[in-house]
Amino acid sequence: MNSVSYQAVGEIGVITVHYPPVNALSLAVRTGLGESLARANADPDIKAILIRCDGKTFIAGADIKELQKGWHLKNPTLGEIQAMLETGKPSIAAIHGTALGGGYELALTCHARIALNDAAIGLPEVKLGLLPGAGGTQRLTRLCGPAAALDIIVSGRQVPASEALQLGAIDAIVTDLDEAALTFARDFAARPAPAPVIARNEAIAGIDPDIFAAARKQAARKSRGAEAPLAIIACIEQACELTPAEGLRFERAEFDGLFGSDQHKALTHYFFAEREARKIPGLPGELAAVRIERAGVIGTGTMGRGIAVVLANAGIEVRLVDTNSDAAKLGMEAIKGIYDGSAARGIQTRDAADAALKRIKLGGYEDLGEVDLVVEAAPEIMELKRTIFARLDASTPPRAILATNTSSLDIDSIAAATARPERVIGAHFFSPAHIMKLLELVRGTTTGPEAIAAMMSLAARLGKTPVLAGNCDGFIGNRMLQYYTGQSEFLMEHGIAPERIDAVAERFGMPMGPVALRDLAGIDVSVLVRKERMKTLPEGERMSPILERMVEAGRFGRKNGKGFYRYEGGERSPAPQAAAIIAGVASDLGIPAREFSDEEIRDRLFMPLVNEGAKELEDGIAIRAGDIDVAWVNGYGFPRWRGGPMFWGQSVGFDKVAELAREFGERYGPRWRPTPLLETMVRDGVATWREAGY
Ligand code: T1G
Repeated sequence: MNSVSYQAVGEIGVITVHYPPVNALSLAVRTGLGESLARANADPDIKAILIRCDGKTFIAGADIKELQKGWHLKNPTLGEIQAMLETGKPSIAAIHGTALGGGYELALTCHARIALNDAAIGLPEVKLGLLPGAGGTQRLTRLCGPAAALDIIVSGRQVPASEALQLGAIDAIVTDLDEAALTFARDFAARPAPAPVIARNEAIAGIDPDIFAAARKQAARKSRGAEAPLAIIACIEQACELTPAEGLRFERAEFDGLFGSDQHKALTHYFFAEREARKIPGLPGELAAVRIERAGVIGTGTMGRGIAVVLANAGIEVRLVDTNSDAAKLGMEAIKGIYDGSAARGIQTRDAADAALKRIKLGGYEDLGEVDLVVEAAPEIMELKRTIFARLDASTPPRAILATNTSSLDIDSIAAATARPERVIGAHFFSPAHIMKLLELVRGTTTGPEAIAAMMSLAARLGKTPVLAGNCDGFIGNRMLQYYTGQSEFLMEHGIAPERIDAVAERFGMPMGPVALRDLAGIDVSVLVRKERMKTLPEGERMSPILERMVEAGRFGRKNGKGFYRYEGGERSPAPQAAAIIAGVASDLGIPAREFSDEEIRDRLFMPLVNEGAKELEDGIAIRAGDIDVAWVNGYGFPRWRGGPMFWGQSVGFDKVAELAREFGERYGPRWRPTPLLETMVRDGVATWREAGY
């Protein structure tokens, strides 16, 4: 079947795009569009043109795979198609699903845009490190004004049809798209076509220039280090100053400056990595995942509350269980507070918040007789979890999936407490569970395909980004985290101040440096986890005793106002007492102070992540390098525009990672040594993880 078909319906030329899965603007689609537009514009009986799509969505933008090959430059380009539309007969875009990127930019060169109520438009190029390169910054600004253009294009968000109509980004919302589109086109044919969007000026008159400064400030805060947001702001600002032709030229130059950049490459990698992470090799694709309608949550602490909210928001009936009735009541109060906050901030309507809250009820194990899933979120104590799972085994239907939210305990040991180990799986939510996107699913050696498929499918319903991990201490994310935070302690032993280390990490793009992160998580909590880990530390390896000294001095972190920093009124400031403790450790260990450049600090913090990630690939804990990137972007705030730690490691060079790992192996012990996979890749001159089979 052709990618584009053409049919004259009376005096309307109907052009239909059929290019699954998302009608991307591939060369084939552009060629078909060009041919169909030429036919419609040349036919004297055709008075108006309608562009529609088959399948699940309107055009979702340039074909990202073809973009990587530079095929957007092959004729006919999108610009040529747009010129045929803008100067041709009256044309209408009939939008269902999503009109995104080049798809919405094409719609902007039609004379009108109509959509179904559940459709959305958007210009998400910023998520690829790009900007709308086919007039989107110029036309949307001239259609809806710079404030709306800044909000939509800098965020890259999808705009639901109702809001798009309000903004003027579409002209009508209809129920029967094809019928309405034909009627609209016939009306159009009977009257003079409106001025092309690019020629409209009313929305760019009398602009307050401060909105651009404010946008720059927000971009610097929200996407520190990302290049595309600033280029987008410049294009929108120029759309209010320049003529249409000059504005389009300015935008093209800015687009060309971003295209092929490191950030564009990294974000394109991330786009596909996030989608690949949902595909589990060996999982029978046709496996109809168990549909989760009723769930139990065990534990009403911070994690249990967040998980209950996430499930209820997805329309799932939740039974919240805590054997401590006071804790249960507190938990329900806190959940109510979450919904009040969500409604107050407009994240949910009051009705939606109330409806979701109604789905969460307190109960006991006796109320779990009909559940499809239970998520256990009890304290991180193995014996307690095993007792709970044995009880769940007796209280829930045999088909129910039993998930544990543990952040590092052994899934197999928990599963062995039940008679259904094949239905036991790790479901590691990140705190706060109703906000953080990552859901780290952990399969034990006995976890079956049904449990994995059900939880992968549930993740999508919950709006989570799933990554499947194997069963080990710390799974994918936390197993690597200890090297990042561990290095920060070794740097402090050399006299590098906490605020310097954090500043380097934050300039690199992390939302918070490793030392401040320690304070946030609680130094005392880290000391507890390390106590377990120290039992299995290889011979000759050491961990810095700084954390233990801090806890001995009563410095637990943000929770008691003093850790590596002082915390007063929500502000953090350097703490001389912490500096004294660190100096004491260095002197006791006879570690000399030494200088490090920012680059050396950056490499010491982030290169060990790459080495440990390679070990996880070797051990089968992570399936692909991209999965590790997805975990770190969504669970730890690793800058998405660097692609993730593994993509970053690949871009700095595996030889450099291995060289530093050799030095660390000598200095800190065997766990820091370069893993055989990395050494082999360096020896064989392998340049990418994909070449290495990951
Ligand atoms: N090009 C190529 N493949 C794409 C694609 C695209 N634009 N969008 C999606 N896919 C693939 C995706 O990899 C997956 O493949 C399958 O389609 C289903 O995707 C000129 C330069 C449209 C909201 O950034 O946001 O236009 O894994 O799982 O959840 O200025 O896809 O099945 O093999 O995401 O229903 C701008 C990106 C491009 C839109 C659908 N457009 N896509 O979500 O399905 S740049 C975008 C999405 C551009 C112009 C510039 C979503 C979706 P596979 P999916 P979904």
